Amino acid sequence: MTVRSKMATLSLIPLATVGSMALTGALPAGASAKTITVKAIETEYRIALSVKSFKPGDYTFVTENKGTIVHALEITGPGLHDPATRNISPGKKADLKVTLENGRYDIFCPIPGHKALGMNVNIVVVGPALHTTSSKGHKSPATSGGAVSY
Ligand SMILES: [Cu+2]
Repeated sequence: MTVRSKMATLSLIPLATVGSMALTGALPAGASAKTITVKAIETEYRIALSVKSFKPGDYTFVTENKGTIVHALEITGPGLHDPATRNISPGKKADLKVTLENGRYDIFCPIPGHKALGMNVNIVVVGPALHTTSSKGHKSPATSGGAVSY
């Protein structure tokens, strides 16, 4: 869509409608949280992620063991306490839900020896948060036009 057509569309909407639309668009914190699914395919000795770039937000790593021996998935990095899946038998899957913040994360197989053999992926999470549920340290400024006072 071109800028011109967008503006033309907007000009047709009465001001009152625009106002109420703006209010509707301002969801309470957490209501708009959206979880992103990342496929993590494990083989000997490799982890392939379906997502290449990460922004702060909630993720589910759907881990599938396509190898021939037991694997698992663990993630370390900012805000995490080393969450890991259970051991995953060949042909099975397990989910790992995490909230990623800006920073470096290490995604690896915690089965002894596997990380060193290559089941290790480092990712960098960077960008504005995908949602506003986590308010560690810095809170985003109050939404414009809000009548809330503290
Ligand atoms: Cu492994």
